[in-house]
Amino acid sequence: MTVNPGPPEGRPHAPLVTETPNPGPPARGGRDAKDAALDAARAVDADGPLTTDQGVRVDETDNSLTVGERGPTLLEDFQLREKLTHFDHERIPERVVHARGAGAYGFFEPYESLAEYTCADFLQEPGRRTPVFVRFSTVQGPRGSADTVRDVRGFATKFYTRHGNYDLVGNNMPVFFIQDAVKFPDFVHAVKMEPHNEIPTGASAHDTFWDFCSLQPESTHMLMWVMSDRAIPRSYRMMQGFGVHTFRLVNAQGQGSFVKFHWTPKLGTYSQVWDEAQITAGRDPDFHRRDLWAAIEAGDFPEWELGVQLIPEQDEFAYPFDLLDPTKIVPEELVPVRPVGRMVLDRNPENFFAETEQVAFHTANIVPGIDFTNDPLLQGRNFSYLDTQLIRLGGPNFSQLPVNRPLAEVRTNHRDGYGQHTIHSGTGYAPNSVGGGCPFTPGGGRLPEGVFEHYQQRIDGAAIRRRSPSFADHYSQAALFWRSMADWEREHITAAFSFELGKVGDRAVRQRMVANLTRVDQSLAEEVARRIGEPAPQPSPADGEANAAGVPVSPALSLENQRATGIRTRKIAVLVADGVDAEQVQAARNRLGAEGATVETLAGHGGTVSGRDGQDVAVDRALATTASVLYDTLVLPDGTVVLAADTDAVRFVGEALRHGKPLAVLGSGAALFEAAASGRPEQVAGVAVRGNGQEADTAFWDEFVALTEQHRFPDR
Ligand code: HDD
Repeated sequence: MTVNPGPPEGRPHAPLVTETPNPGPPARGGRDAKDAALDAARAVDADGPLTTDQGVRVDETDNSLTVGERGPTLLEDFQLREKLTHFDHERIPERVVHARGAGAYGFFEPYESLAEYTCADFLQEPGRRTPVFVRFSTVQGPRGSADTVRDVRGFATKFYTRHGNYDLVGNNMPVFFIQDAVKFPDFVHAVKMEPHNEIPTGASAHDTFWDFCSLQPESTHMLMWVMSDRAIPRSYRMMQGFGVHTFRLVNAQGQGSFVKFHWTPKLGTYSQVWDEAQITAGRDPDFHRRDLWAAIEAGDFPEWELGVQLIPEQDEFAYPFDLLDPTKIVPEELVPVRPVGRMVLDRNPENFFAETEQVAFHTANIVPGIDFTNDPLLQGRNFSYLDTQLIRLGGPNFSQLPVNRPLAEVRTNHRDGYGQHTIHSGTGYAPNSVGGGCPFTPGGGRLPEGVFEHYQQRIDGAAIRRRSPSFADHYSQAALFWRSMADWEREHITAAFSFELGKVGDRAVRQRMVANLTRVDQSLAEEVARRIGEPAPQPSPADGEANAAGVPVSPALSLENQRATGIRTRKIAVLVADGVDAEQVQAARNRLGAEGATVETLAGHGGTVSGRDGQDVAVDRALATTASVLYDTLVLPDGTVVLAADTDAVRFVGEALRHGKPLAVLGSGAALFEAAASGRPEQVAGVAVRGNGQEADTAFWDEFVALTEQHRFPDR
């Protein structure tokens, strides 16, 4: 059991330390004894006697203190009162946005030194690891909402660097809905559940969202992303992340470069399809959270590559868009993404509330070597995040919470406040002489390494409330996105707009939005109008904006070009029944398992089924407890004819087919396929087939692995 150390011996009121002992985040493995203060925070572990908050041991916790066996409860029952009081105060306000999330610890390590561009300590030395905590999230839904809704995903990373905490608070899309932070409350009020009935949960398919967006055309580029499959990722482990804004790197000589940050998942970027995402929301609302957790527990540590787009300061005005405009990307074809390091998530939190819920990100948490730009969205964020933690975490001392504590030493003159965990000694003001002038600042002149120095930017101008004319083009990059999509992606985007606008009751909103879409692509606008039953929109006057995208197409934007090789961590279902060819099942386990996939056998019941030659085949899950949407691919082995009459199995296969998933069909497994597909497996794209009597040889499994690697056959 962890012993509460209490006040240091002989000094009941004044410990020696001036500040928190800064244990930083829990070390990998989470049980590193050197972190004594963290051990204390890690609570009294469970293997010991039950006590009150005061450490008084409790005789039992099942009955209140009453007068006799049937009498009233006594006010003096301090155990009952303390227990209920604590319980009554267990909830804290959820995040205004990004309330639903999941997090994990890991590390970041650079491939090379970036000293030429930045003095950021964690980017200096190849291979030197900096601990991180990452929280992924949805935006619209409350804490209990489903994971697989159509939404932007948050991708927030806290680097516990030796020179202080650096937070890169990004999303899985590289642009945003609005250009100026002053519009953020408007945008959030519009997208959140409607105020009168608190509907819909975790969805943007409602009037107020589209009302706002149709009137705020700067949202159009982001809408293209949100209506694309990027908004329904397969997994947190399989999505890109972006810092969105243009930031600044600053080197030891004080020279700045503009930078855009990119996270690229090693597993490739993959998405669900819309029908699948909706079914998943019911079958497993915790799909993404579970997936991240399970992968880390299994040792399949998710990994991302950090890439930077570096833009010399003299090129600030070299592009037909403004680098300060967060509704614009810098196309990779103009400025390539340079891989600079990797991040691995290798440890799950021990306590969701203490870590994932209490982690507090803040765009203004930057370290020497990184600085802001004047992006007006970023500037407002730099106020909002600290402000929101004050209400959410109940006061100004939240950075003392274990998950938020820097590894770097903290020595401030801040004092007191709710939740103060530090027993300060010393003065708490500067300048002072009685404390020997401590804590001290280095003063003028050349600053020692690790001291934050603001980038020296010349600023000159009148105070005005006016959007820069360089932010005025709202459509050219939306059109670039559309042009860069594969046909199937365009179809999914068209379907998504039609679904969302089809749910809007106000026809003026629908028509206004369709009219905006004509500025992106006339055929898109016309098709959406047709599907939602609105009149065909007039073509927009050609306004020359199409040239302002920077490039005619950007292949990097298409999911077609974001796949990875291999099938590591893909989930593969093998449907089995009495009479199944057990050797094939074993071959599937061996071969696909060797490729790093997770293979599970499913049957009408749990336990075992008996194989064709009498041997038992273990069943991992009963069909009733799972669903096709929870798997990436299916194997229908020989000897499973009976499943063709099992409605659960037929639905399972039919759904997988509809969702474009690869299948392996062997021998009489074709019966189930045909019951679900009304066609022969040979006629369907993405299906590896071996007929009756044909061997499931290496070539067959090679073919199936290659299909699985493709992930989807959307044109099926
Ligand atoms: Fe934000 C949370 C990302 C614009 C105000 N935001 C939040 C989180 C992410 C983002 C990932 C969740 C962090 C976590 O896991 O705890 N936000 C973005 C991105 C934006 C953006 C990529 C645009 C580029 N946000 C934005 C603006 C404002 C906010 C313009 C306000 C002016 N965001 C907040 C917030 C939240 C937040 C209300 C809610 C909880 C929190 O901060 O800690 O302050």
